[in-house]
Amino acid sequence: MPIVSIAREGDIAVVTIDNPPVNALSQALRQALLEAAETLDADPDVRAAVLLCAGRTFIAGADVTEFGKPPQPPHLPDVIARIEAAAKPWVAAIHGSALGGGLEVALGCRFRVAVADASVGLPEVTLGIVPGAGGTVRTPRLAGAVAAVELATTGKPVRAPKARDIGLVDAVVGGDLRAAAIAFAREALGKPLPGPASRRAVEVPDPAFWTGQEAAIAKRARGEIAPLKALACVRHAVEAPFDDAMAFERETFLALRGSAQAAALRHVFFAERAAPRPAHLAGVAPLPVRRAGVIGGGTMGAGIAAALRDAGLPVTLIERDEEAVARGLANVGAIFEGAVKRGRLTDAQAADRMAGISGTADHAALADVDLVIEAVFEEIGVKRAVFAQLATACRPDAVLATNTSYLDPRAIAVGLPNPGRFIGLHFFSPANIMKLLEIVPVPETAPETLATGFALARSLGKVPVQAGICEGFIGNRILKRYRAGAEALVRRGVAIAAIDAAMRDFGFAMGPFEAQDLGGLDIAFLQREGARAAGRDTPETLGDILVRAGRKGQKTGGGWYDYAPGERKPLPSVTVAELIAPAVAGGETLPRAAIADYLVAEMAAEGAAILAEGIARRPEDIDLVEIHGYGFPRWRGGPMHLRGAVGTQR
Ligand code: T1G
Ligand code: NAD
Repeated sequence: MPIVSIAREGDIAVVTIDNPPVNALSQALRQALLEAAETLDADPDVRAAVLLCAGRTFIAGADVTEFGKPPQPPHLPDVIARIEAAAKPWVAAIHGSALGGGLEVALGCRFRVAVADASVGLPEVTLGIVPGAGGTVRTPRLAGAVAAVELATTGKPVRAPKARDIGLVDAVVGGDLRAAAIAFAREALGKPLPGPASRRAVEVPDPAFWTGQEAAIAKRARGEIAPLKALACVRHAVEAPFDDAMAFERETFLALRGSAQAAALRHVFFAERAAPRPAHLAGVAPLPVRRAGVIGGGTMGAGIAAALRDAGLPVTLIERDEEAVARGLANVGAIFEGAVKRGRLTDAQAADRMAGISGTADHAALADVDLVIEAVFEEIGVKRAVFAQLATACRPDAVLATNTSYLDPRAIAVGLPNPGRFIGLHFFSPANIMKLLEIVPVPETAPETLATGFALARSLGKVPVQAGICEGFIGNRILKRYRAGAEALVRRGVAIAAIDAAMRDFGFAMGPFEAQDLGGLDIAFLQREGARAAGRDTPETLGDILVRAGRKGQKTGGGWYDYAPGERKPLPSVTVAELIAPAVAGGETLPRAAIADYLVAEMAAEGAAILAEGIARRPEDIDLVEIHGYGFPRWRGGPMHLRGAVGTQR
């Protein structure tokens, strides 16, 4: 099928785009749309046009694979201007998503109709750019400045009914979209035509609106350039003539297109899309997962159960005894109550989630589950006993997964009658929120079991990364190197608070020491003590000194910092300085950029070792682990991208 085809329904022309997979606006498509506009204007029998897309979605935007190259004509703003100037009105018929350039093309049409579950948006800022074809200029003229600011600076799409309410869509239609759009076009021809978006007036908010928005964006998207630039474009759009605003937007778009943040965000965009379907599993069918079991209703078990329920899977939660079952179910209920409080769930949705989870201490309830995820104490004896029970309680074809952080999954799988069904699924806390899922096969893990892990990640909306077996897999191993690097700087005399400030400046929500105080220093301490007990070479750390002095973090009133009672504000601690003084050999100060540079280089060096050992399959995977598991700022791209370890940008 040609990339653009034209059919006739009487005096209505139906222009259909067919550019799989998402009808992205490639150079060929832009050219074909331009030619279609010329053809229709030259046809006296055509009174209006409907613009439709084949496949699963309307135009999903500019073709991001062209971004790394010089822009090729015809440029999108010109194509849209030609459609907008068409002698006959065009009606955009939207299904799926009309995003970025896709929405911009629709805004150049005289009308827009959409099916109810369609969405429209300007996600450009999520790629480190701003709309480059009138998105920030036509949107305020149709939907007003406030809605335009929300759409352009957050990148979040809105559903068709909301789009209609704000004026971006003229009608939400049911039934067959093609027929409904043709009927809409026919009806529109019987009435006076509204002016094109470019010619509509727009209300101008007062200056205080813009300064308020600037402050809100600088807080919400700290360190990111594009959202503030998008705000400036919308402001220009409402305060300057249309053509000036279009020129300002295009100039801003072209400047950002080649920026480091845009390259980083494109890198993450493509890494995320490749992650759920790894090439080495192409053609391997996952096992169906219709019912799941979770063993352990503590911090992780409850979060995992909630994540499974969020994906609509019925869950059987197993605990040690009825009292622990009740605690576990209460832990899951608390997660959903929190979601209701934050407006993420309605009461009914939370109730439905809880209705789909049953708790028991009786393993017989696992007889028909397709997958079980173990999240019991981090003790090899406890885990082995649990899996021995699972081996008999579950079907032989059920997938048995461990959520262990530091134990060797091979040691847990020892003795299992069917190790081909065993796998590590390492969730991150809180498991219903954090997107990262490290998938850790053992040598016996069957390909279909591995494929089931990836399919489960997709259904849970997680970002899966396959990891080989080593201490800490990928993420916790790099975390250990990051923390060791931070302590090395302290030993050189660099102030703890300066290191945290440097990493917050870099884009982390908090620095390495603040984060340890929040999570607790004792978790890593116990892990080190375990390694020592197992005879593994584990040098003394500064953190060990603090834990041995009873300083485990905020939960004990102090760790790397002191905290006033009931307060969470970190205060540099004289006690800490005294405790670690014998290990501090210098009085070095470093600029914040140098601190961040050094610590990111340490992460990347560990990443390079992880790649060399085959623990990670791709450098992009390491970046996804850091971004989705440890809060590495997405607009930096990740340690491997930053250190140039990833191939050329697509
Ligand atoms: N360009 C090229 N390829 C794209 C693409 C795009 N915009 N969007 C998706 N793909 C590919 C993706 O790599 C994958 O390829 C396949 O399509 C399915 O994607 C001028 C400058 C549309 C909601 O940011 O949000 O317009 O791996 O797995 O889950 O002002 O893709 O199969 O080979 O994500 O159903 C703005 C980005 C661009 C939209 C569909 N547009 N895409 O989600 O499928 S900038 C975006 C998405 C712009 C203008 C500016 C999602 C989706 P492969 P998928 P999905
Ligand atoms: P937790 O102590 O909060 O919960 C463990 C639960 O397991 C408890 O509720 C306990 O009653 C239950 N349990 C113990 N033995 C059991 C048995 N025989 N049968 C059924 N239930 C049993 O621990 P957690 O923080 O949830 O960690 C659980 C696992 O997840 C550990 O392996 C840990 O390494 C891993 N993990 C933890 C985190 C984290 O941040 N906490 C992150 C990733 C992975």
